[in-house]
Amino acid sequence: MKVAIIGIGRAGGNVLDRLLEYEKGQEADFIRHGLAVNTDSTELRRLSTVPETEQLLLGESVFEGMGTLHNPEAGRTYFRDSIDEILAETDKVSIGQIDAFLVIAGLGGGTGGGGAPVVASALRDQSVRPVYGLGILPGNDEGERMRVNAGRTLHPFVDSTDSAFLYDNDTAQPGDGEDPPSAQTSVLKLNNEITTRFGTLLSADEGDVQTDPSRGTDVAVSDLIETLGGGNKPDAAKRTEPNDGGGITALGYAAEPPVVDIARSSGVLGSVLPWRVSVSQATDRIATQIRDLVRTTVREGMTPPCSLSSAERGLLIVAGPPDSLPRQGIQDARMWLESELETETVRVGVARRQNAEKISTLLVASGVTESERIDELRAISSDIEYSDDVSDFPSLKGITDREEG
Ligand SMILES: Nc1nc2c(ncn2[C@@H]2O[C@H](COP(=O)(O)OP(=O)(O)OP(=O)(O)O)[C@@H](O)[C@H]2O)c(=O)[nH]1
Ligand SMILES: [Mg+2]
Repeated sequence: MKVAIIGIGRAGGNVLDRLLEYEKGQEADFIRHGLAVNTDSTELRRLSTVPETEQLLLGESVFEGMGTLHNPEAGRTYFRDSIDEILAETDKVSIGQIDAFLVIAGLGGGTGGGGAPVVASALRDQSVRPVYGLGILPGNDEGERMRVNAGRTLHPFVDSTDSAFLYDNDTAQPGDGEDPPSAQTSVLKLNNEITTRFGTLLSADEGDVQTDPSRGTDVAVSDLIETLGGGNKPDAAKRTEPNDGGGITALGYAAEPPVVDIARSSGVLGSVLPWRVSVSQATDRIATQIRDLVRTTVREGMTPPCSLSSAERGLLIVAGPPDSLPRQGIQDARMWLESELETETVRVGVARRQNAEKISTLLVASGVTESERIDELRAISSDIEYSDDVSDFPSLKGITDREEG
């Protein structure tokens, strides 16, 4: 799926930065445009892959290049006032070249949480392409202010998109490394996890077996768009009704190296050597592995944690070395998923990747309505009041007064 990505605030810029790096490393091609927007000049300067020409620093006179200090109301007010400047950048994107927009932001931040809904909703109002969101939820070890912010900005964000992924920073994968990890390591690790998931997802439709047997797929862009929603939008100019909000999309992921090497089993000596298994035994073992991997994806890997039976539609993508993707395991996994999701709309696609060391399973569950994690964030934000005050930024007060007057 070809996307234009707008990364807002620190988290949004960092994730865009890493996705660009992933794209290069995997020789994939899914980011047609990448723009980092921020009110903090240091956060922009720290990006290593987003070129300077694709960095937009906003509101220097208001924020002095130091961000909103976690004040989403300040972010929202400023972004609304400067939306034309942002749209002037996104207007450079040639619509014919992309399938969708993706707006990425940390919802606990002032720039991201306040600004991302403004940008997504403006793009959605003026474009025929779907606008998807990736909102990052703060972990429980982060400050209370972050969680309150996220609880408040989550719904405006979801409603401003055709569908919003919510990546929970608390989706800790049991892993290796330092114990306990430093804050820096944690962010790197989180961003790796986010990048692997979204890189796999956004590049799933790439590869044509006819032209390159090592890289073929049967995932179509339409599978992604029909799962997420927002396709077939009427021309913005002809639209009579305002866009109604999309919904929450949960994402699950698990990956493992294949338990046996089917290619080696099929060699001349394959089943003759006593320690080798036959091709059909190897295929059975991999099929079982895929079934188990899909269960692991659902049981341990969904972000945000949610009740899958509340999802509307599902898409399972199984990616990996071409000879480790037996149909049998994938069809079984689909049937199992249909019962878990309590829906018959589960699409399945296979992406063959010769250079992959692992089999990975990615589950997209859209239209999720039940998530305790989201209820929890919403509850905190209604229990704890932070004033919607922009008085720390005197010049913003001017904008607010102007809007009210
Ligand atoms: N996964 C991940 N989360 C991040 C990253 N950077 C920040 N976050 C989280 O995103 C949330 C928002 O923080 P920032 O992105 O720093 O905020 P901002 O959008 O720059 O807004 P300001 O408050 O104006 O600085 C917090 O919950 C952070 O933990 C990142 O690189 N990766
Ligand atoms: Mg910031």
